[in-house]
Amino acid sequence: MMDGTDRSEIGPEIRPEIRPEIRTESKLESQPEIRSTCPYCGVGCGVFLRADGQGGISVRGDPAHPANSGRLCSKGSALAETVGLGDRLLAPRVNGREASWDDALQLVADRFRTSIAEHGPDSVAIYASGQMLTEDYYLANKLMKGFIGSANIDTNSRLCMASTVAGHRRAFGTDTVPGTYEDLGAADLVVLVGSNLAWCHPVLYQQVLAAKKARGTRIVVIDPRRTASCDAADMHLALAPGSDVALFNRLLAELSAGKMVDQTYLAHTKGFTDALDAARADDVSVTGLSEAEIAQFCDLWMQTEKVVTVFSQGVNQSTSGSDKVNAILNCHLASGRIGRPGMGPLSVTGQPNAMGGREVGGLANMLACHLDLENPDHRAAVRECWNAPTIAEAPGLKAVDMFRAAGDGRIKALWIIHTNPAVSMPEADAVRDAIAACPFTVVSDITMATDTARLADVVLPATAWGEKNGTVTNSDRTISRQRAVLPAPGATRPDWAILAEVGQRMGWPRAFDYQSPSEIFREHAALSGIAARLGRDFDISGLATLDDAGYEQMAPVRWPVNATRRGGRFFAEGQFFHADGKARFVPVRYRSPAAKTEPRYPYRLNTGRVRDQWHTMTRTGLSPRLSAHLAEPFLEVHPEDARRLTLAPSDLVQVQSPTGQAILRARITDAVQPGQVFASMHWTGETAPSARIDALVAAATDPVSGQPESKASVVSVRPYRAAWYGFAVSTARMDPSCSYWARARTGAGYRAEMAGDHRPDDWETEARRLFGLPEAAAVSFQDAGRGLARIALMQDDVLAAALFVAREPVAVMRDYVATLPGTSAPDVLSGRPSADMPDPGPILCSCFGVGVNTILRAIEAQGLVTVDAVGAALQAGTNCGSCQPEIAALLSAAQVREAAE
Ligand SMILES: Nc1nc2c(c(=O)[nH]1)N[C@H]1C(S)=C(S)[C@@H](COP(=O)(O)OP(=O)(O)OC[C@H]3O[C@@H](n4cnc5c(=O)[nH]c(N)nc54)[C@H](O)[C@@H]3O)O[C@H]1N2
Ligand SMILES: Nc1nc2c(c(=O)[nH]1)N[C@H]1C(S)=C(S)[C@@H](COP(=O)(O)OP(=O)(O)OC[C@H]3O[C@@H](n4cnc5c(=O)[nH]c(N)nc54)[C@H](O)[C@@H]3O)O[C@H]1N2
Ligand code: SF4
Ligand SMILES: [Mo]
Repeated sequence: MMDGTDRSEIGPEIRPEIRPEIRTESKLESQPEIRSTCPYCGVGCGVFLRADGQGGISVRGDPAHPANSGRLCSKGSALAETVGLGDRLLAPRVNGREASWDDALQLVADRFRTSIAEHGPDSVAIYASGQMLTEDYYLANKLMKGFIGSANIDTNSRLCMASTVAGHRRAFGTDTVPGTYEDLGAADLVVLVGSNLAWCHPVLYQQVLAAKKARGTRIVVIDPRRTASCDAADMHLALAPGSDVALFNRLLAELSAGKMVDQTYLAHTKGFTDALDAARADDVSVTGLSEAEIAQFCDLWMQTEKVVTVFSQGVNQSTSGSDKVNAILNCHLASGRIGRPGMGPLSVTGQPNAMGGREVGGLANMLACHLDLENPDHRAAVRECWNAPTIAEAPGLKAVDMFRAAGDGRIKALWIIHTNPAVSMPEADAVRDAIAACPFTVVSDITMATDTARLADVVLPATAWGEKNGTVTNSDRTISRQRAVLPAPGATRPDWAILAEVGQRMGWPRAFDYQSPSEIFREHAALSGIAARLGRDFDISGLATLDDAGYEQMAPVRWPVNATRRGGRFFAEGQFFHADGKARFVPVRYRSPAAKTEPRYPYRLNTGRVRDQWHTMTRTGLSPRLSAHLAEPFLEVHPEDARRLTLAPSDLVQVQSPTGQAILRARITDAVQPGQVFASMHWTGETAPSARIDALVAAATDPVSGQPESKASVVSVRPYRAAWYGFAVSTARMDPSCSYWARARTGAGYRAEMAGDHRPDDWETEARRLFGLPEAAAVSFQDAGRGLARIALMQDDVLAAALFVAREPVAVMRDYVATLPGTSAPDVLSGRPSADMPDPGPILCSCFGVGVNTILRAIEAQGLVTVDAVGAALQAGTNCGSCQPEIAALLSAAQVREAAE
């Protein structure tokens, strides 16, 4: 196992007789291959998993899965590197000590019951996650809304999909994605709005690229930032942050002016005139785009019937997120381009079961199966189906308000499941304080090594992906099974089983008496049939009679699934879910982001994701190859701003907002516009404590959806000049304690960037302390005058750890040095390979470990001009393809250089 621990440590029955690296093929072949689904993004790729019999697995794409046809991105391909038990939580913990399940569960049930008895049902809350399986999610919702009798259950989908949910419901009368993934392949124009599809939904991006190749599909990216998704784009509209409504309002006005409004389709809708009036009254100049760009975009959209508008967090995570969604939907409704092959709005979901969570009604303002919390008939139907003592009647607290209530004493018992809000919520420092202040906090997680779990009174060890069973629904309504391929380690239990136990112990033994996820799934499917009879669209009643064997074998299926219908698209012929069956145009007007730049905070902070990390890194951070792509938190700064700030490449910057501060590595790039900076959301107290970017993000929310504006805070930026800078590598985990550090996994152990304000007297002593190696033999070089130190600590003639220190950011070949721990490393202090060994540079292709320098050298030496040619020469980009946009960028940079020479 990559983390040095394997499942053999948890039970003698699977103790390996041979080490993993010398396992034989026949051993591999003897285990059955099991179909499952990737646990990361909402594409929902099918995988084949095979246990290696020693605690590890192998992973490949499932060629028969409709979402990916066998493809996987870098994250899916590296799943085998993330199932180790090194960081796993294997037993319940109460007040920092290991406890029995009996004690832990009884405590949770008692504290929740007491709080409800003394302060009412609204004094407790659950904060759940779009990564829970449908069965887990269903039970959490049932427990809270039907039995506790409060709607205080909200989820990280509030940070993610809430604006889309609100926009869909306003327009369609239901939260439904009209189209399917096939539309991407059938479209002639794909517009990516606030979506970095190349990095965040890489397998869908590959489908768009394939369409481009096959039929010349045009791609437009609408994003203030130039992203990897712009690489193949025919047009990139770098609009001003938050100005999407104005742009799509202009498009609506142009559709009308150009007589492109589908009058027949308008019969299925209401409110067009008002929406058009609002659109015409808006001022497109707020986008900062030129009239020529805008006209070109509108012409292209109008002239291309088969247009799919893909949208994601650049749309949702905004104080006008719901309006942005409706501005887009208005254009598709007006042109009748919806629900037909190759056309329609396509909201891509982030998490693997964001969609399933919406189906079970996991948000504080929803009921199960697309039923409405506000509707008494709907409430009665759900209550009856659940045979519940009560049913929540009013919406509960949405995420931001929920943590405020936890902080100010209104919430007295809080259960956080499968999410890490101390990192991922806006105003994260306040959220951290609120979790700490809440009288009783329970966290269900797979590891203790999270900022949130460390704050909890009770931590419950959940069974992880690869060890558990259930279903997830992806962005195009396809329900797929996740299946266990590994045994549940230690005392871990699946999330559904933990919820069911607590429900039983709280006093509802019958209602929460489940033996398996299939039982829960059947109940959910049956409830959807009731919802369908009440006129709702989410209907999987056709699956309500699946027996256990049928559930076990269930193939991916797109809903609806009932007696008369299976899958397909919605709304080609109208048939919306408002009472009159008509869609609604929503009149929307541009509103600027809530936070305004001002002299103290002159920069706009945009945040998002990187290619190879998943959120707070508790799983992808375990993979050396995923950690090689970007090993450190960074701030993208435009060169003009860098000049003004006197920033040099690889300087550190201090970023400050009204709510928090961070230290990050500057990446000077014209991918961002002047006055705007971009940071990723991934680093945490565990990996880089000074880089918790959500500490800086204001908790301003969309008035309709309650979704926070994660992409438009205001900050100041200044150079952070440390007294010393360090780079460290080691076989074992090190825990630095300086003002800036960032730690990442490597194949050989760990690497860390460091910087500090105080120079220790002796670096060798400091290195021994840092690495916990008081006895190791040291080879060192120190020059106090120049502030230089290089120390190698050897054990049994191999390098255990090395530290490089300088007054400036350390210049060593990091990707090379990171490979040295565990080897004899004779020339480690030089920090570079001997002359006959070329430096591969930072890893770009994580599947085959191909570095930037290797690619650049091959481009130059072999005159390569295409991504395919680079693949043929080096394999780079030929497995998952996630790095192809970056290879293309290297190729075009090389061509520009050549042209200039
Ligand atoms: N590698 C990786 N993939 C992931 C995830 C991950 O953690 N890592 N997480 C998954 C999850 S949960 C989600 S929700 C998705 C998110 O997927 P995306 O939404 O594609 O990802 P983000 O990087 O959050 O943001 C997308 C883009 O929005 C842009 N943006 C910012 N402000 C605006 C604006 O005002 N208008 C417009 N038009 N664009 C703007 C940003 O510059 C950014 O490039 O990714 C999923 N996939
Ligand atoms: N600044 C900024 N902030 C953002 C965003 C942004 O773009 N910018 N994006 C937002 C979005 S879209 C999202 S979706 C959120 C994501 O943010 P989070 O949901 O907080 O991030 P994750 O790291 O996915 O957290 C999942 C947690 O579940 C644990 N876990 C893993 N498997 C299991 C399991 O099987 N059972 C249980 N019980 N636990 C498990 C993991 O160890 C981890 O602690 O972040 C939001 N925050
Ligand atoms: S695109 Fe990548 S992360 Fe998303 S489901 Fe597929 S393999 Fe997993
Ligand atoms: Mo998300």
